[in-house]
Amino acid sequence: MESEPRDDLPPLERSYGRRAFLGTIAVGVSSLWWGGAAWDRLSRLAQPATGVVPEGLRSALPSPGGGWRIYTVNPPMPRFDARTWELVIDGLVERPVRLSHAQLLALPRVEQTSDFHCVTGWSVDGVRWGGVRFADVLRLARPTARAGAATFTSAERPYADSLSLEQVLSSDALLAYAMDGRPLRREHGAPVRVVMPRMYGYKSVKWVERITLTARPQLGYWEQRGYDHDAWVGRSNGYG
Ligand SMILES: Nc1nc2c(c(=O)[nH]1)N[C@H]1C(S)=C(S)[C@@H](COP(=O)(O)O)O[C@H]1N2
Ligand SMILES: [Mo]
Repeated sequence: MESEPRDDLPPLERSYGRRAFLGTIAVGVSSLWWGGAAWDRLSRLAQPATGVVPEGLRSALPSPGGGWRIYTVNPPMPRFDARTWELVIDGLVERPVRLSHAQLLALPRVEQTSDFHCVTGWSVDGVRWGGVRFADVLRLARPTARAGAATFTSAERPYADSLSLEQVLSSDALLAYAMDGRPLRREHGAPVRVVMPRMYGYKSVKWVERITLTARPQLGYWEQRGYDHDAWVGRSNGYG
């Protein structure tokens, strides 16, 4: 395997294979937006979209009344300044880039409505997100054929987490800068957070300031503390 650009996170210790891929969706496979073996592999494995959460599980989830609980691991929460903020995309890329806030907002905007589930049992149904697909962000840096995962580093150190490229390119994964029709609020991760609705909320890194392409996923903040790396709702150690 490649040497990793980050050494402050331990590599994922177990292999991620078929289980990681089940339930993921590659999107936009008809347009080859970057070359290389990794992309070819993703294209071949692409599967149709399925529901975000199985119905049986949905009814089993607690209904706490729909409120968000605001989480931080290292307060105070980062403060966002649009004049100085940058999103760095680096690692296994041909061209590391630094995106300004204006450049980020200029990328194609998508909207999606999805439910949000924290591993501790609360959920928020029907969140309206606005943001950009990772494909449109990552291709600016031209990931190399060796890139197999993306690590998201929060401005709130040491919070970080990572997703495989298969996961990050799925049709409902989003780099979100809007929530319910408004710019993402500070407590929800302004200006951008990860949204991966079929995984528990700890994958949804807030205050993202860096996306590092690596060969393999890195263990995230909560994964170093015992939670499953693949945080599929209903199929990881949150709900057995
Ligand atoms: N930087 C950062 N991102 C984070 C967290 C955090 O503590 N710090 N908590 C995670 C967890 S466990 C959940 S459930 C969601 C909660 O999102 P909210 O704070 O917007 O409600 O954020 C996730 N992203
Ligand atoms: Mo969570």
